[in-house]
Amino acid sequence: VIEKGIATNEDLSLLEKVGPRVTKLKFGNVELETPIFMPVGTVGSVKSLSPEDVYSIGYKIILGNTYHLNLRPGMDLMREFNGLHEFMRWPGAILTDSGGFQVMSLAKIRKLTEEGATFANHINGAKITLTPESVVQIQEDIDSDIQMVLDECTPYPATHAEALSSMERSMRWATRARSARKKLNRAQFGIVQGGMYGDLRVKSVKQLIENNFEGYAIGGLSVGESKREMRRLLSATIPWMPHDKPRYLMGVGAPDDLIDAILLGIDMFDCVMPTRNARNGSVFVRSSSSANGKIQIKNSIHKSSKEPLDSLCNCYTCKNYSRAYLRHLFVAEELLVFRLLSIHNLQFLFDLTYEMRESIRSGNIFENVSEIRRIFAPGS
Ligand code: PRF
Ligand code: ZN
Repeated sequence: VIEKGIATNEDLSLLEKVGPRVTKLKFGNVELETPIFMPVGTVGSVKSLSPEDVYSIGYKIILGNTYHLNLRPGMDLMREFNGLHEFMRWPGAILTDSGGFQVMSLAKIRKLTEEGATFANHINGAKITLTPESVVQIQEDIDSDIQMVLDECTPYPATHAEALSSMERSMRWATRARSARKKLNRAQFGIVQGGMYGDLRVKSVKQLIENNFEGYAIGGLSVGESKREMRRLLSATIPWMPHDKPRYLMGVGAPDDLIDAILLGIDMFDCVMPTRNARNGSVFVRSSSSANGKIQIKNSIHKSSKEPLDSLCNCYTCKNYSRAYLRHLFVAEELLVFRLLSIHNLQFLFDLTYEMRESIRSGNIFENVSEIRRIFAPGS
């Protein structure tokens, strides 16, 4: 349901409407409002947090990973529990990434062929092949609400010819994945590839659309290119994506990137950044708490600070704990600090997307965005 879309391309009859929008997505009895950020729960937990922690922040969808869950705990157990929702006791929706990206980033020995991706897994080295079909089967066993097709995240940098052949194989895989479904009551998203080449991105979207997916993701970005380059490719791609289907930018979660991509019409995001940063003691804060939008909790300037991480944040951590206490926990390597900082970083991105949604809904996004950027992404 598109509640409010701001079209800036009315005249270009070839192009669908672009620009920021608020939409509602429904999965069973879970209702989501986009633009939305999705916390990453790779192995069946958002690291250091209980499902209740994640849900109380306001999140109703998390990510799981086909690659990891298939290796451990494996699909026999997953089927015994009727899927990941019941296994991990998560009341919200689940999106599963397909594993192609993780093969490339985690498996040392690997080979991509037309059939799929073969690799020595990172846990015990045993050889595994993921095919577009097996990845659909695994995601049906996990029973995720949104499945992603197997794709290749084109390495960066790549020549036009390399990006073309990689993209075309991903598109053949996408068609195979579309035909492999047995459970037709779950959403399946296609993934746009094409490297850093706008013409390939447009070709990729057009080929994916033939399969009439329930949503479309943009993959292969945030892989080492500049922010300017990423924005150029988003602008080249999004206008060709269906207006009436969710658009998901994979692996992006830096505050300034979220803001810019939402302005261009992206609805969904995921990234390990908030939880990974938390484990490294790196905390997002509004500009009123730090000029560059970040603090390092281990820094000695916080040693006796009675201030919360972010005085404008209403998260559990900021309502209860001082920087001095959090710094102490971090320095003492107390496990609690990972939970407390993860709660805060996830709340921060939740609040950022909330502000964006409210401004889009009220029609004031273009008036408000520089202030939102100043508060949530200073120094960008
Ligand atoms: N493909 C898949 N997952 C991903 C990516 C991709 O290209 C990226 C790229 N930023 C993150 N996660 N399947
Ligand atoms: Zn907080």
